[in-house]
Amino acid sequence: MVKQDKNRLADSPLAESANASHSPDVAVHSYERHPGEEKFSIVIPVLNEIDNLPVFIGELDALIFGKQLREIGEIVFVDDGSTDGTLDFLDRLAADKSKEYSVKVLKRSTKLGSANAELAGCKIAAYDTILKMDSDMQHPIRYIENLVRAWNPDLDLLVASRYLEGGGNDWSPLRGIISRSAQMIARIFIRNSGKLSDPLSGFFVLRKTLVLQLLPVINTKKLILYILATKRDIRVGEIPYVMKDRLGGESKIVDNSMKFVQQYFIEILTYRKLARQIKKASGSGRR
Ligand SMILES: Nc1nc2c(ncn2[C@@H]2O[C@H](COP(=O)(O)OP(=O)(O)OP(=O)(O)O)[C@@H](O)[C@H]2O)c(=O)[nH]1
Ligand SMILES: [Mg+2]
Repeated sequence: MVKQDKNRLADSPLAESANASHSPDVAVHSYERHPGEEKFSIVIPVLNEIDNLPVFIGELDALIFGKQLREIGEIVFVDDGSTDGTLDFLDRLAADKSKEYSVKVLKRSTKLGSANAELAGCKIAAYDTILKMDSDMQHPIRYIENLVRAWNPDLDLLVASRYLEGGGNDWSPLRGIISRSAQMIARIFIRNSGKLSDPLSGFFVLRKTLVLQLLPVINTKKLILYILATKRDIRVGEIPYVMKDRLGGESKIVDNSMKFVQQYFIEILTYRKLARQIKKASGSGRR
């Protein structure tokens, strides 16, 4: 199921599949794709994820082999100083030439935040179409196929949403309330976030051109909000997915303090300020 801007959907090749009722596990074959025609770079921020990465790669390889998903051309990992063996694992992966895809590892020495890492990864990606996801198995591997199949040339951003029919998450009620509140705040302050049922998703496909001009920001987490704030006429679509709890390792976002609330407000205001600067610099204000 693909939810897309209604006006566009009517004439889009996605219209038929969008109206059909699919379970989220069923691949969406929405238009004729010639194998190898359009490749994707998967961009993944990583920080101490050795408990998850071997499972991630094992499942990804099984998906690519099982579904003949030849569109995955590259994986770009951006690491900010992992100390748990993540870097050794990624070095071995990059040296393994038997894979269907190539692997880039960007090694940085300082923790600059996941959005900063994602932006850096997008900028060095080999392909113009980028699939961004996390490395802790919260974004189940099987949905990569759904995103790849549902992507089409009429979109700038295709988001895997927890809040479409067929989507969901494994969260505690408290975390659910925090997430819903964060969404409401995003809708108030961030342009375009109302176009999506899940404007805080970390699992999406985007066009590289959306992020090329964005300046890096330190200690922010939601690249999607940065994009939604800065790109005026963005064409968006959504598919449902069920988010899982992280498989292993530790969360870098949730701790026992409420500091992340304050950081979230700062993040939103930073994106708004940057969006205004971009608008001013572009003269006409149309982006
Ligand atoms: N390179 C880099 N990656 C990071 C940084 N912070 C988090 N990450 C990665 O970004 C992804 C998301 O971080 P998480 O800690 O899982 O944040 P979250 O998914 O919002 O929170 P949980 O639901 O608690 O897991 C994971 O793949 C992390 O390894 C960072 O500062 N630098
Ligand atoms: Mg996580």
